[in-house]
Amino acid sequence: MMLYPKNRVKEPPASEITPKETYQAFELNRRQLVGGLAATGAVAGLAAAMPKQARAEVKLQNLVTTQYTVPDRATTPEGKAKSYNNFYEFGEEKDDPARNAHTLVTYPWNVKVEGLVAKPRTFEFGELFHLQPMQQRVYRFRCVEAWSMVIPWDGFPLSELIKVVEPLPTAKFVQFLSLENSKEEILPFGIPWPYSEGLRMDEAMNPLTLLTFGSYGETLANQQGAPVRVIVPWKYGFKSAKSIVKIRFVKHMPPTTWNELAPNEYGFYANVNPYVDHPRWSQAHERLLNSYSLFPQVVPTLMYNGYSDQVASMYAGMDLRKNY
Ligand SMILES: Nc1nc2c(c(=O)[nH]1)N[C@H]1C(S)=C(S)[C@@H](COP(=O)(O)O)O[C@H]1N2
Ligand SMILES: [Mo]
Repeated sequence: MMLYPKNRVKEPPASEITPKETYQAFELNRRQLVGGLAATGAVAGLAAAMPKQARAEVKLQNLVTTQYTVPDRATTPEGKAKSYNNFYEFGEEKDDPARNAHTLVTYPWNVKVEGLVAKPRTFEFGELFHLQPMQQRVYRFRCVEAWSMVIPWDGFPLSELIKVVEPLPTAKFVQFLSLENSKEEILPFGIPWPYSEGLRMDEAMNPLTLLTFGSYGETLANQQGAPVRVIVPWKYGFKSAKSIVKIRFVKHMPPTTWNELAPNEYGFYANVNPYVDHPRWSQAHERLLNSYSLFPQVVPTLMYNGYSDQVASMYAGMDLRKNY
């Protein structure tokens, strides 16, 4: 994201990144991790003490392949997708998250689902993970900074979780809150913790909206927003909140990080739209980060990032210049 740096700080030191939420690991690793921790009693020093294997990505079992593919574009190399990231909690440069996010502790991890639902519930990560079979979907992913990737994401539709908690008729929007910091620290560009994003209820229920646990057949790398994030492929990347700890059902459009920081630059809807420029740059084209090339191919950006058939009807009659 490109904003004028204000209250700029360097990436938070490891000790500032909440140690109370710790790494997720699957059955085998979990036992090793918990056993290891109990033995040392080292909860405060968790990130440092964590056995290496507990941080490693784990292969996803019984992954269901789907018809969601991007036949006209090459898939971004896995190494590129996991080393060129936006995750301001871990620094402001593209290579900072891959370098720094090892301090993110993702087990145990809980996701609290609250607000206007009949069945509010805190999901222990494993419960959420096993709610539905994991699907693999290859999606275009377009950042507002005019680069894009093609990534196989692994997860299941967010709608499956929403059905379980039974939203009340008064619930009109869904807010996602990312991991929190224990201290009042400001992130690069003056971003406050926690990162907040939101969707309208119909957008959250759209079959394309993926509750995402992995990519390339493995659990998410920390820098990708482990252990769970959303992917909303027809919107600019900043809508896809990472490392989610809270999902809140609300009546009114919730405050969202970038919209609060610069409302004239980052709208709530943030639908990919080549006809509505960012105030400081064009959105008509994008750089395809689907190789390690220093000179990526530039191609025209597609309306709704190529997902018009599945999403355009949700915005029928809306002025997309106003609701950018
Ligand atoms: N919590 C959190 N979520 C976030 C961000 C962030 O800084 N913090 N950056 C957003 C932006 S701007 C983009 S482009 C995508 C990047 O996802 P990726 O690094 O997995 O490609 O994550 C989005 N989700
Ligand atoms: Mo982004």
